Amino acid sequence: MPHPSSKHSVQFGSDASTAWKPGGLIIREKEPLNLEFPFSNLQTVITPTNQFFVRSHFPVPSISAEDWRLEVTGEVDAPFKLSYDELRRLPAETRSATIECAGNGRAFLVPKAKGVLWETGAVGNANWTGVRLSTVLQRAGVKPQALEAVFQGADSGVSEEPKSPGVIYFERSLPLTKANRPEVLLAYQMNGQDLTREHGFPVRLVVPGWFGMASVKWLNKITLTATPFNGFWQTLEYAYFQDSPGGPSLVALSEMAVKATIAQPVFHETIASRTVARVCGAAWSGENEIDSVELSMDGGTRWVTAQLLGEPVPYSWRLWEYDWQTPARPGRYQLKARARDKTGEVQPSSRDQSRLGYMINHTVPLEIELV
Ligand SMILES: Nc1nc2c(c(=O)[nH]1)N[C@H]1C(S)=C(S)[C@@H](COP(=O)(O)O)O[C@H]1N2
Ligand SMILES: [Mo]
Repeated sequence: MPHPSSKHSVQFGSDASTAWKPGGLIIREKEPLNLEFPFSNLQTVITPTNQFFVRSHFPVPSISAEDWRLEVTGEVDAPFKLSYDELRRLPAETRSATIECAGNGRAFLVPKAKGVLWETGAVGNANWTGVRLSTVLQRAGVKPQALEAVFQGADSGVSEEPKSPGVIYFERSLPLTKANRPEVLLAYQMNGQDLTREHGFPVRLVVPGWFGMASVKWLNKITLTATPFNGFWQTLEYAYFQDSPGGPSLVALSEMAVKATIAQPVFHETIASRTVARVCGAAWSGENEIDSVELSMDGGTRWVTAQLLGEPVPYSWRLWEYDWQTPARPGRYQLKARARDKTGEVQPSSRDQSRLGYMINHTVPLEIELV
């Protein structure tokens, strides 16, 4: 049943190519361009491209497909450069994958963390079309001593906070164990259309299961290395300290953490008591399938199980809903959603401060008012 107080009659479907394409991203920053999906607009399992969040650290580069080359170099037998046409002639596949920025939810952190203050919408789920990264790596002939592949984007600039050593590119690495997996794509299409400039035209990496920083946009170079990469975006940014025998040790972010987010109702919404209110949202986990989503309407004391919609799709979020029989007593209520994946991993109830401003998946209450 549609939410009685919602403006649109929100119905979940599986097709994003319907007439309703509202856009309406929230501007977090103009330059560099950082746009957030208003999560309460969640309607379809595939996020329309004009609603998909944008995260960029430097000005969005303008690249022509004709001039673009992908250089594959380093610990390989045969370094080469690939043109856009050559890439598009290689065997392609399409898969949906959820990409979440590691800083999604930062606005809720106390004490306040540094960085873009995303609420719940630095996440989206799209259909990506491209060539398996492994196909291109195979063609170069990766040497046995190679350990990682480093991906360089065409965008560059100076970072003031933290301070970069002059002009740097956006660069991240993957261990070859992940790089060679079939789901990792050199993508040139998003939701059936050529990538938009903001999302990485002409070609980006898509690393399903990992936080967004791994999915390097405007990809222009892949360097195979025999030693772990310790670049700026893997140490000074997008990394955190983990306990280790010799003392806290810096670890680069990788896999997304299990998480459910409520789309409806919205913060401070007023809802009638003694009615049926539809609570709905999405849930995802890094490499694992969602097992269940639970909801609490009393700040975390009692929990009920939400209904998972559709079928599980690897690396794609799962929509869920629950018809809440609202109680008679008016007043403020705290709604919480909590996801569990098939490995038994559950969202924590409190924040792990060692994660700094990243990997924000503790259950955050959403306050509504019954009248
Ligand atoms: N070249 C390049 N790739 C990049 C980034 C960037 O700033 N430059 N941002 C990363 C981060 S932090 C995220 S969360 C995702 C976001 O992808 P999107 O803008 O398509 O949503 O892109 C990643 N790839
Ligand atoms: Mo990100």
